[in-house]
Amino acid sequence: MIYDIDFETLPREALSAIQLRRLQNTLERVYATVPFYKEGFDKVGLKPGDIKTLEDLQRLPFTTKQDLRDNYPFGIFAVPMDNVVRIHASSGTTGQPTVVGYTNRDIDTWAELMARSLAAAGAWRGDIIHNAYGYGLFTGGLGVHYGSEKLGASVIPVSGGNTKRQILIMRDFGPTILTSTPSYALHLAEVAEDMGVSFNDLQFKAGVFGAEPWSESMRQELENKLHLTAVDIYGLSEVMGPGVAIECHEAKNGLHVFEDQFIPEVIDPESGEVLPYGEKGELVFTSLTKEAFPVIRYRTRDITVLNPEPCICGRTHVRMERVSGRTDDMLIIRGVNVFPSQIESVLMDMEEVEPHYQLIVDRKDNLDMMTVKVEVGEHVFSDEVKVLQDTQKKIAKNIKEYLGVSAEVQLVEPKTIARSEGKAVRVIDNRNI
Ligand code: DLL
Repeated sequence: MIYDIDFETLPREALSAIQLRRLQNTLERVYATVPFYKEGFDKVGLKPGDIKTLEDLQRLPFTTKQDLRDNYPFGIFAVPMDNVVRIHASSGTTGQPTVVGYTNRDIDTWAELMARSLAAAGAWRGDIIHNAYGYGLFTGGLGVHYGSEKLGASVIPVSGGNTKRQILIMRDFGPTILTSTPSYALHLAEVAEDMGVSFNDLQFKAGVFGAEPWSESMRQELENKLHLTAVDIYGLSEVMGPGVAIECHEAKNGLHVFEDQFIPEVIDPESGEVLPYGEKGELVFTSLTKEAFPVIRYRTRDITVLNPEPCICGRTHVRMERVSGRTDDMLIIRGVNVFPSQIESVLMDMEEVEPHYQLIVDRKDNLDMMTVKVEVGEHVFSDEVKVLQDTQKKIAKNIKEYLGVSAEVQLVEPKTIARSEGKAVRVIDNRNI
């Protein structure tokens, strides 16, 4: 079902008209209230009034994560603190967190977009949402929570952790929608199995998975193990939180970006040039109605492709392909660009291995060495040594073939790689470069 049929199915012309009006309002507002944006616009000699078409947006400077850090914590807020009712912070693993704020209206818009997202995944009033995204500074928990309530569904605010109790709740309360990171969903499946609870006997129909990259093969794995339809949800704190884009359960083929609220662009990360639809590059967002923390041309570092083709679900908003990596996640191993998601795809296509892995990169004698640590199924591990060696060789060969890099493959027993309750740690780079 489409939650907001008017806005989600707007014909392009009407959508563009709304975008332009909202963009112009946002630019006027940030120019008047945020010194960072005023200085940026002045530097390139532009006033908000010079932006007369949507294409003119390309003339404005980008905003980067560093800019947000330089203005830590509240320097880019566009309203007085009197009007800020909520603060979140990004879950960045390095450096200062980025801090974002919301007015009452921002919270309401976010809840609307999350309600749209949950509906796109197949949820509606009467559904019970088991929300295992973490509650706290991270936007996942509260984002889904407010969206569920706005939709009129029943939300279980279980958050991350205490996994055994989660399984009991799933068994007893009969939730129909699971929201969590894809890695935590796999962990839930594992623990359920240990406890003798089968997902087959649970009531789930859909899972809304995001906050970290995952692959098409991981979707298969999740759908098989959890007996549900797995839908990809995307978002980032700087732009709002979860609910910036979502796959519809009808097509499960790219995530609709809520274009009446955000303008997406894809740029060449080197030159900054805007790329046409269909070309892969870095995703950039401009918010159109946010009050406390508007963003103008914010560089996400996420890599994707925009697809304007009509969708079978009836939504007209452009789709972004699932994020294939981050510009800062890309590992350069002896000069070859490697994204963890590519390794994941190779691993997930092999039935011998489990969907738990880690990439460890070291530098020995000035040479990069990548070790792929991956769990294999119980059956493989209990087999003779030769089977293990063959599996190891096969993985190394497939990685070499698909990615062009050599990797040392280390097979480990099931359940030995640390499980995460939120975002999984996939890469350990020891190179200090
Ligand atoms: O992860 C918001 C979120 C919560 C999204 C729950 C979906 C579900 P941050 O902690 O600020 O916000 O991290 C944002 O996570 O720039 C991406 O690199 C990554 N990310 C988020 N969703 C996806 C996804 C939340 N579906 C950063 N696929 C983003 C791949 C994702 N990466």
